[in-house]
Amino acid sequence: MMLSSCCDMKIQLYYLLMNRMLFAALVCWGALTSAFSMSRTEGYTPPAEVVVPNMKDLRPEDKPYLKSITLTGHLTTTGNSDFRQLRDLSFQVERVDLRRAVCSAIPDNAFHSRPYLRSVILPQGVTKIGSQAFFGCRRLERIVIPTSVEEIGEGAFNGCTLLREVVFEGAPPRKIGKFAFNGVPVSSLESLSDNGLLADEAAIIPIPAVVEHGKGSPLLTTAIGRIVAAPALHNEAAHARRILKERAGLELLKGRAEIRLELDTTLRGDEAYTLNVDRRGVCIKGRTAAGVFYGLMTFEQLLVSHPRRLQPIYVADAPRTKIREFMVDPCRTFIPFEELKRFVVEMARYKMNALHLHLVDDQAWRIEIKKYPRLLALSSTRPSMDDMLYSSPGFYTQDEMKELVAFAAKYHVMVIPEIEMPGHEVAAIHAYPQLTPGAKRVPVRTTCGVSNELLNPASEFTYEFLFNVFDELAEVFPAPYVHLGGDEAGIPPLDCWTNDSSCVALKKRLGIKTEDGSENWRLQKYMFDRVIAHLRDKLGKTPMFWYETDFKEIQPGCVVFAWRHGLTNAAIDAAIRNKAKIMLCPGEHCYLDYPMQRGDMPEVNWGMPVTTLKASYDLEPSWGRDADFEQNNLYGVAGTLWSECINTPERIYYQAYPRGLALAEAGWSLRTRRNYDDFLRRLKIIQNDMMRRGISVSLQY
Ligand code: TNX
Repeated sequence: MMLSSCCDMKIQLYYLLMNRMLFAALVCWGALTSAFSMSRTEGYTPPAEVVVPNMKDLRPEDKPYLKSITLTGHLTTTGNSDFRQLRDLSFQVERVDLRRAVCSAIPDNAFHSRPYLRSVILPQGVTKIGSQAFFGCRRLERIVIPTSVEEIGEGAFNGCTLLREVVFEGAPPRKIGKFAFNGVPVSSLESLSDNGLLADEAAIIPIPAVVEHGKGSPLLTTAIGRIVAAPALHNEAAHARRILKERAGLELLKGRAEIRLELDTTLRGDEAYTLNVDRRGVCIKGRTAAGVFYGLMTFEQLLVSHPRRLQPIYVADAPRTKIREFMVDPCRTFIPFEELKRFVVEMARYKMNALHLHLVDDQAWRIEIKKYPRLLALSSTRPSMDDMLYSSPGFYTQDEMKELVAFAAKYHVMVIPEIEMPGHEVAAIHAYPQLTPGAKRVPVRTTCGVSNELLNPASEFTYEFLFNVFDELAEVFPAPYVHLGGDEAGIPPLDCWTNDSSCVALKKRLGIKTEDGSENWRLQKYMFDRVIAHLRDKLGKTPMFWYETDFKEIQPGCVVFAWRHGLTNAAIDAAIRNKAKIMLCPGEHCYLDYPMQRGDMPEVNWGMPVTTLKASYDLEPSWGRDADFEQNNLYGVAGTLWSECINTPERIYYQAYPRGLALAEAGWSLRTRRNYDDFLRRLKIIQNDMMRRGISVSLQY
């Protein structure tokens, strides 16, 4: 994407901010009015069933309780439509009756991953069921497809694993998209939907540095009789066995060919590998176990297209950047522990090597800290989110996180914890008010956007708290990095420190006399310096944080994240000036919480721009800088999955892919090897593989 001028950028930022504020104001108004009407009707129990023309005819506070909804009006399908409201505002709904409603098409993603939905009666006269309309409705039991339906979109009922009754009133429509009934336990449907024929060509994402196709006889996978690996590679040998079983259906190995896994210290780079396939077998060499693992991931992708016969091939490969990560946000919407594991397995296929857990925010605190039990007791449930008036409870115990770390290590993914400061900390302040200036009592936040309540840099309790939190986390997360947040601390930034007497006294004590607006940023530097010293000197960790351009000084060795739209150059300049490291996740390429197209999920949000697949692909990690920058400062690439508007685990995948594949390639592959058209060709094959495995992928590109 072309970068607009600085002035345009400011307008864009202003526009974004205004949109966020407007959205927050609307939501506050909605919450206030609904609270008001609830208090007016004391003792009122929300009905379980309703019949209304449209969703707008329901009281907002009833929407999160209704078990059965009958709509009879002309249904709206775009923006904050009847379908978006059914899906996102009545999360718990079990029965939806649209038989008397008027609607010609069920929109794409209409009921995407509604976990409680049991039955839906479609409108008479409906002609189309959109792609992924019922994706992952795990409890959906029965559906009647009216004669009027002419088309069922791709993945429409994918993952409806209890859907035992699919009744076609007439003949099944001729247009049925791929994977429409994937995973549905009705065998007669198998012949109806094409589950993506195996492609002829191999598809490797991210594209390797060197691929040479050899001549000669192919390797028959049934001929593989053994896996030979040094004891240091027993984890990788187990992956090899799993791959043969999952991809080639081999339970018992009984041929003469072999898979050899070897360490080779002559390879350059810890994650480098070579892969050689010929008639006699497969040989994968890595400088470390991680390299061997990546060789296996490439081998697995070759088997996606050719599970029985592999043509001879030689691959030599190494990553361009050091860290390729996804950031997930279990604060705004909790992500169940087991789902985190599933997410790791998927990202590792594309050679991504870090899962960044955003554990703390204004809306919830999600990690057990033994010394501060009030955090979970009072702040681990997000009561509601904007117009979604239901709660998102949940937290991770330290034992669970240890298990996640061990699990992810088997996939060569490190887990990086993030504890925000000084902003995005309302949940902690709610539990321990003494963390904020004036010990102000605040509720856990229920809207998106930026809060003005901050940690108090002038209180020793703040440091005691943070050090204790980091000390406990250091026992749980062995990764060398800890993320400290640092973003969006109030509007105007850090203003909660301006007049607070303890902050004023601290500024005086520190000799901060400037009056150019940098005073509070200097306080933040004081706070960060103390925390960084603890992390580095006591815990041996490398601090990371979100970069704000007013925060001028970065301690050498720290890793900053360039995230703001249009401000990547400023962040890079600061990193170079400060001899610091940088991760790239600029909004215009890497914000995967944004829709991929106008109208794609999340249809209703705070005014997000779009991040197209092409924009993600076009991320160039060197950002036009020289080789020195790439060598000395660039650390990697991150895709962010903020979850204000993502309310099921399936939808995290939907947001993450396919753009995450584009970022994986940007972070791993050489620039000279990348080509968007070729990526799209390979993507089709990988995307089919994902849909076949029941993973939701946005198709709106
Ligand atoms: C900005 S990115 C934030 C998050 C929001 C996100 C929504 C960053 C460091 N802060 O708190 O969730 O925008 O896109």
